[in-house]
Amino acid sequence: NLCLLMDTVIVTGGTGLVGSAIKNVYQKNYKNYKFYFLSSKDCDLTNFEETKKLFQKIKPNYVIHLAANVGGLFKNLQQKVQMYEDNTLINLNVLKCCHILKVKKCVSCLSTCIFPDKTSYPINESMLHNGPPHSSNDAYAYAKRMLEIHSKAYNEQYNDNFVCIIPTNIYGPYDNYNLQDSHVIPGLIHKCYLAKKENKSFYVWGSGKPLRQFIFSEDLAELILWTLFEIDEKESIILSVKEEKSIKEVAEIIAKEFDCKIEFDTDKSDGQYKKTADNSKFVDLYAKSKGEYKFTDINVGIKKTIEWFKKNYDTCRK
Ligand code: NAP
Ligand code: GFB
Repeated sequence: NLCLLMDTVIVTGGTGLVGSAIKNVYQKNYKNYKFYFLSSKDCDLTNFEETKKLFQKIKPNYVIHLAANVGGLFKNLQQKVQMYEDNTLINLNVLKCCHILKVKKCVSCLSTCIFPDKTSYPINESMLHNGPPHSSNDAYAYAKRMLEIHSKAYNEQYNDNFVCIIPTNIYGPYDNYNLQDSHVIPGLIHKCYLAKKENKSFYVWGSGKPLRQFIFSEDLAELILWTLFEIDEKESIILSVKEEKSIKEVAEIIAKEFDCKIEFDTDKSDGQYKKTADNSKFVDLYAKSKGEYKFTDINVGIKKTIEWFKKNYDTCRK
């Protein structure tokens, strides 16, 4: 039947922040593909035999590789061994199976936090290996950098079609809101929600001075699908908004939504001061392909995320 004729797409990490966003947007333009959104319950991707069995069962034509052991600054500081081992195993097994199944294309995910710490700004794709990453997440960063090296090795030696995208800090519904392990925006939303409920101060960790570029998960989802299906670029592409916000500015947007007072806990680490990424390669490629991409305004994105969090407080990851 028709199902047998449809191209299949495996989305590893399909139940996470980015995977869920892809699930919410893909039918707009790609409803005649059969998507499989995998979670660790479908298969533990750190296990090669399990991964190979699942790939041979689904026989994907395309793979969007998102699965990873992911966390914010504090999780990266505390769990370097797991961040290195889990991500190295997951990435190796997924790419190896993409090769064995000869998929038409695999798009894998790096991160702007894996760039060299001592660098000029803005950072572009060619600078990825020009020096060690920030010590706070060096284990995770090196595991991710090897994903690009590994992808290119398969392309050079076997003419595979494995490309990497480099997203900046992502936020949105279906994120991990755990107070210790989460990224900053979900962490601040959860903390502000509790502060409001318990009528306590809303503590932002660090000075609030560091700068970040934040991309709304559904925007990134659209750009990942565009990278997979609409362009033939072989080199890595940074997918990021242009403007930077300070942690303080973002905390103020959240505090305003909850009508909360902000305090700063300056004993906590600031992590990297900034990691300004240059998105001009993406802007140029997108202009040639579709025109100008309109990113979701951060005030709108945070409002949508807070509404989702409040509605799903009992069941979300926290
Ligand atoms: P996330 O919300 O933590 O989701 C992680 C996904 O990976 C989940 O679906 C999880 O499945 C799956 N996973 C984890 N370990 C697995 C294993 N051993 N076997 C199978 N599946 C496993 O992550 P995310 O924020 O969506 O991140 C997606 C990608 O974007 C990652 O590659 C990450 O490095 C990259 N990225 C994220 C950010 C950010 O700010 N979030 C920034 C830059 C890059 P379960 O739900 O079953 O655990
Ligand atoms: O998202 P985040 O944890 O990771 O942001 P990074 C950390 C920044 O937000 C630091 C401040 O300046 C923190 O001091 N911050 C303030 C908070 N309050 C909080 C809070 O409640 N929770 C958190 N988490 N931060 C990550 C990398 O760096 O970037 C990961 O470690 C990942 O590998 C991610 O790739 C994209 O942006 O500093």
